[in-house]
Amino acid sequence: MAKRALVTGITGQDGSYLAEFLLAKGYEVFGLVRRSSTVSLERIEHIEDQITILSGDLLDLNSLLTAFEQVQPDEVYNLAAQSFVPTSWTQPVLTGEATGLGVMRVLEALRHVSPKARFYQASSSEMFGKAKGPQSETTPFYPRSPYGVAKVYGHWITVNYRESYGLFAVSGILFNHESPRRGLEFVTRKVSHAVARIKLGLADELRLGNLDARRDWGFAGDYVRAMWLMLQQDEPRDYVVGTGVQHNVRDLVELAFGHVGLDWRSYVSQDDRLLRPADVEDLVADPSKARSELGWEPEVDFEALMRMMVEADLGRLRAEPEGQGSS
Ligand code: NDP
Ligand code: GDR
Repeated sequence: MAKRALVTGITGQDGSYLAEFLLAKGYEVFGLVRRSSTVSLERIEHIEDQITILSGDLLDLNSLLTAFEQVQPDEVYNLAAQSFVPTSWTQPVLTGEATGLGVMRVLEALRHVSPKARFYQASSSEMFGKAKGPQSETTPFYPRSPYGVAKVYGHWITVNYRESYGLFAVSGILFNHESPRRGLEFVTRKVSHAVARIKLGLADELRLGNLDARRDWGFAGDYVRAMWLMLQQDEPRDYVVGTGVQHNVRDLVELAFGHVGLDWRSYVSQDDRLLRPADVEDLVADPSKARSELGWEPEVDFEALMRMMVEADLGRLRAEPEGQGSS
């Protein structure tokens, strides 16, 4: 019998790659989608007929209980969240509800309906915030945004439910991962999209915030493999997942503009309005536990990732100059 996976956040970047990955492994895939007046299944359009969409929201426990009863999942991937860090200052309560308490609602549904199901929580390197890198599973958390604080709650409630109820529940602490399907507001995609527009004569400037922030950027397609590997282990354990290589925003911009033969200095300016009330300056993973226990290695490096994203945006814009699609 095919294994049954329930994925929250299936319409997001990671949800779309994970759904493809699980389908290729022969899973029956169920995706939770929240109700809206204009449902966008853009990122999963190409696999829509192979997955079952269920209506539900992390803010609503009843809808989660119903989804669990319907699916009777073997594995649950909780990817849904308010995931954009700046919005967590303008909508802090919503962020706490979805990104923090939402995790507990999913765990409550799992505990009551499918206590034998294996559970993956999408935790984040934002939880480390100000903690000195390289950050590993033993680095203490020091979050710097309402988003980061909510993720710390999601992490610890996952650990707590594992220890309280004996659930197979794991927290994957993933560093930034990107792709041509990344939302337009995140810095990598904002840059790749702007570079493509400038190259095609559709724009002539790019305003950014903190150019000095350093991150460990990888490819989302590699990271969903790590999520799945965590649920195939004998013991439920938490893992840090990242490349171990760090770049700053300036490097990213230089690389992306350089790829199309442009000098970034002619187009990029810093706009103080895009600075965050408190930023995370310095993240880089120590992924040695994931490497040794899961056998996980990233296959796409930073340079290949940014080239892939710029090329994808060029292709999309050449096909449809006003389009901004994420798929
Ligand atoms: P996206 O923002 O692309 O996707 C978020 C998903 O969550 C969307 O499907 C969205 O639905 C859904 N969602 C939001 N609120 C709710 C809600 N109340 N109820 C149900 N669904 C909801 O994020 P990513 O794919 O990039 O990230 C996946 C997860 O991993 C997130 O939890 C994120 O915080 C975390 N993470 C991401 C990292 C990264 O670098 N990408 C790194 C570390 C952690 P809709 O389409 O309706 O908006
Ligand atoms: P992050 O990603 O906050 O790390 O969260 P983002 O791409 O938004 O920012 C990365 C860094 O770039 C700096 N930056 C800018 N960021 C944006 N968005 N727009 C700009 O114009 C800009 N200029 C500079 C930021 O200040 C920041 O330091 C992502 C999300 O996917 C989270 O959900 C996830 O948990 C973490 O990665 C790991």
